[in-house]
Amino acid sequence: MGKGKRPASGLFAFFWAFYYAGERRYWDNFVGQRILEKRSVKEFIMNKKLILIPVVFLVIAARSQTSSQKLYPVIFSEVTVTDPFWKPKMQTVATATLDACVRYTQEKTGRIRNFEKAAQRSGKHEGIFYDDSDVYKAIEAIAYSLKNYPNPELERNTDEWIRKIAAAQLPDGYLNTYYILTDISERWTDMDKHEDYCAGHLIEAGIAYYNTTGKDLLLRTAIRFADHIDSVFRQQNRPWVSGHQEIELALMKLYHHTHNIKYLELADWFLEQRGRGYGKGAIWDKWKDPDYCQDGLPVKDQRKITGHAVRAMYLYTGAADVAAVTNDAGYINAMDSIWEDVVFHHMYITGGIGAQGSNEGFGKPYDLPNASAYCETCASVGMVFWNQRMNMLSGDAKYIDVLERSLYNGALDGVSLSGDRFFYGNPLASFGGYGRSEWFGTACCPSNIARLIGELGNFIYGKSENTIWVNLFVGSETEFQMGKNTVDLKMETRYPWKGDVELEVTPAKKQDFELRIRLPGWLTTPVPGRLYRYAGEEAEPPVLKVNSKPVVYTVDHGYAVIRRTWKKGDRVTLQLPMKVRKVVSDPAVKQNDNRVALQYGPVVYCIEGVDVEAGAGNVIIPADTKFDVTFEHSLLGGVNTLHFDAPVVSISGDGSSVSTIRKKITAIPYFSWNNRGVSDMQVWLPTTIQKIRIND
Ligand code: FUB
Ligand code: ZN
Repeated sequence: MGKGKRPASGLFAFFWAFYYAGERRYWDNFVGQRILEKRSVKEFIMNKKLILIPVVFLVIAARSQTSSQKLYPVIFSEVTVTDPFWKPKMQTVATATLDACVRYTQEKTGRIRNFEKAAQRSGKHEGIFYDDSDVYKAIEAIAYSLKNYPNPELERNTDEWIRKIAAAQLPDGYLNTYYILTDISERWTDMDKHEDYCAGHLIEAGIAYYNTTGKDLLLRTAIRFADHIDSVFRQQNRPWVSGHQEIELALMKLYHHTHNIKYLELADWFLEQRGRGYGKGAIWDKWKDPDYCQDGLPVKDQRKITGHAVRAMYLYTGAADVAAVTNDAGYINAMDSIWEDVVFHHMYITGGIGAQGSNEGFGKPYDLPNASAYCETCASVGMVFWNQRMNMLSGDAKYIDVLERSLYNGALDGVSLSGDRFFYGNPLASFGGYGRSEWFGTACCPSNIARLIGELGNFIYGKSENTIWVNLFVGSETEFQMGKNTVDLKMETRYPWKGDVELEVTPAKKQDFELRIRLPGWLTTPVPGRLYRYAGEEAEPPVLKVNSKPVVYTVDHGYAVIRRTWKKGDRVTLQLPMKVRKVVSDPAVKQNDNRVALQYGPVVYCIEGVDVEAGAGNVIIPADTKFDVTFEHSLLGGVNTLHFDAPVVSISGDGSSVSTIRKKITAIPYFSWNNRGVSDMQVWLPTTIQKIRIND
């Protein structure tokens, strides 16, 4: 998504449009590398598309002048993660998680067999109509992982999958094993059948696999499918509301990859289809409520979050992607309001969203049940994507505060420390009996968390003209191109367990530029808005130094901004004071009445039954509770645990007597629960004896 890759304006845009407006063709050479053949102008004119040139020119010229995206991500392949917290997790994904994805995709379910049969155009479809998407998401996760952890055997196997996928594609570019193996005449008749959703995941996988391996068979397959969709829908202006959004954000990736404006136009076209009464198909029939899939109003008129959480997150990620290029105030205003509605009224302290299982989505404002919280892993993954895009669009750190909360809590909880067990829903309390599974019938979550962790490098840094942005505190190394100069950046930290961050800035030559370091919102408030606040004393301010000396900095939209002439070996140190914070909810959240949650840095804690004989629900947190923090190397892969003395209530078996004894209690990071067998758990802890019990 490099700014420099987009046309500047005016004359340049004209030549750019002229050069690129035709379809670009890709061919495999004998060693499987991509050869790009751009159509000649003559061929383009012969193809009778000349009429499009002025139109394309005008659109591009207008858009290239209006984009106001504030920063661009440094992509994961340019970042080496060295972090003691994340690197082992990425290694676990590269082995155990991807093993599980491959095993279930290829052996234990018929997902790959579906492609084999589709290539033969015969056989019975196995599984659910959206299962192709899991294959694509697994390939995307594999692609990210192969970049950091090359694995020839895994790559060979993936190449084999890709050959089968490509072989299944119909001559007109259509590709969906469910319809190819059932009744192809029924394709594109039910907007809920996830054909475009699967196409979106195919596009994302194709780009990721090409970026890592240079092999383009999957990407070419994806482009043919995207072109098919464009010709069937946008070019004929045939109404189509995606029942499960995803294609919009994928098309934007394809636009940035190919620079072909057609994909931007198609993404925008998909967004524009919503809220106009075009939606029809199974979910419209089932829900009788177009808000379920955010189809109640045109996207630009939407102001409140509704419906299915994953659908919403993918939609708004795509809308933010489009707005970043077009600077469309309609999308930006809509998303500002919807974001506030999510964060101010609907988000769990874990960054999880989608309280209800019934619609896998949002309920009423402030209605945040704990034991029955749905909080799908994919929805937290979607929060990470959407908030990243909102940050890029606005340059505001508040989005990274939310991203970080979802990442370290709601999303990370989705996978076991062993990497091969998964939560679909991530409740904030459990009566016991709930645990991670090896796999699911609807298996969207495992490969989603795998791809998120694999692409962690995407979320750490940002860049813009003359500015380096540090968003997440993750030990890593990267290099920035600042004009003609290169700047190496190395970050070391024990975050999230300790608040010390050290950055070594090494420009090849001395240079003036701006370093923007996020001052995490959790220093002063758990989340933007008033849904949650800290109980107790104010936090100490962070300490920022350059070369061991306090430095003058300004604060802009949550970033510490240091402007200076940087030279080789400059060291920036940031101390983020961490202490155990008690979080209370807005009184409107009835479920958390007389309860507190515990937080240390960005990490939310819980009490797990395995640590408390009387049960996780029976620990009371009085106002004067004093906490100690210990890093325990050998517990749960190495975590900070919180220790405190607290009254624990025991109730006799027949309920006739109640005793309260002070005991030493341990709280563990929420994301690490359910790794020592199945037991009860809760995040929101009672402050009075009246509230003892697991909090539903
Ligand atoms: O429909 C595909 C996936 O299945 C959704 O994203 C999940 O919420 C689950 O419904
Ligand atoms: Zn999921």
